[in-house]
Amino acid sequence: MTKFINPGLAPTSRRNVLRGSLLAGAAAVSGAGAFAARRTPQPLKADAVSRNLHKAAADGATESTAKPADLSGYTRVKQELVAPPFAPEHEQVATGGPKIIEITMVTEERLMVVDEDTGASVWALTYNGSVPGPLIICHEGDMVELTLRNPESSMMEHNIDFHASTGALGGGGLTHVYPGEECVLRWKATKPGCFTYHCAPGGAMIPYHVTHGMNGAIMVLPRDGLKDAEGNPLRYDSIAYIGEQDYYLPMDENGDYKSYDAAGDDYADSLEAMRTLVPTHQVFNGAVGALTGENALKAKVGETVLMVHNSCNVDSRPHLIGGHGNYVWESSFTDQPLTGMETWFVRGGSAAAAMYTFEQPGVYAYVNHNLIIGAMLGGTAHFVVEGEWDNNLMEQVVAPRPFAT
Ligand SMILES: [Cu+2]
Repeated sequence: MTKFINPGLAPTSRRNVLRGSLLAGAAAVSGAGAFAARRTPQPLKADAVSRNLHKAAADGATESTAKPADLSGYTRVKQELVAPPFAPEHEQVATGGPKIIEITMVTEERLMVVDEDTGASVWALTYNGSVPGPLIICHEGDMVELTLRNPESSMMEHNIDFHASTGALGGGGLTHVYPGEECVLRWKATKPGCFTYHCAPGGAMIPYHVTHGMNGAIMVLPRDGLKDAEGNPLRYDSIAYIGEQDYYLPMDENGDYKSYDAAGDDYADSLEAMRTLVPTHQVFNGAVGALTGENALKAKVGETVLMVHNSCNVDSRPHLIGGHGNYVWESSFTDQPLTGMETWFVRGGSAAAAMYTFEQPGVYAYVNHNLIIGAMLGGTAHFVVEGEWDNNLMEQVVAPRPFAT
């Protein structure tokens, strides 16, 4: 099966990427086909319809006689994207007029260790090499101009659907790049808030790419920055960008995680694992422990952190153990933030932001408070906070000791 799906194609060209479609076809014949024999054939039909949707979506935009965009008044700036959990340099309050923010993302397919303890690994499909893809930040009214590059060495076709954008499947219909191709998409950020973006090449390839890491977030700030319900400005000292990733890693008959030679080789096995809807791992920032121990997030007492949480495929309930969501935006930044939240909600297929000012030093765990996911599947990050302990807020009056009955 593996051989059939990966016929050992050399570094690719446009021809072999039909491999993306080829893979889908192969799965229809092998993996998915096997399902079809046991179940109704409807999913295959749905897959085929969805696979071609992006082409239809592209027609509307590319064949129209619409006027060119009015770019007068915009200033061009480049945004250097950085790897998570960090955020690119940005202004919290926009200065000057609207901008065209130029960014570049490269679709990188790379073998990543998901869990060192078990050796579980995945041929991750990524934007710029990281899971999640980099955080993009702009202001409402800005244009985002993305150059999307798919290296010649890739095995698969990719694209991008920005939930923050309007039209053509979020840009998915206009950004299909085969290995060796690039494209440029410009769209206007009209909705302030945090939004997910993800690869959506069509059909079952959509969840396959998304559950192999190909998703991230963009934060569209109001031009005058974040505010509380009374309109008072809210500012942060740093951003912690957290991407929740569900993986469905295939196992062999002994329960050991399988390994593969190249991206895409796990396609049929992965589809089978994905159909269970039960992730083998649900981690923050690509791997178990990516944000704990020596990789923990850092802060100081008195500092305000904005936690931007992306969850492209599964619902999540972030909770900061020992702290709170002082202000939480589950929806638009123009909505009044929720306040004093113990646990908040990130709908699968979205991103949300929570703001907290640390009041005590120590280690805080930021978890998915489905604690099975948080403690057993990898959905945990740590904040290590420096500063002076405040006994007014908490004090160990009596340390644990035996008591007389
Ligand atoms: Cu992709």
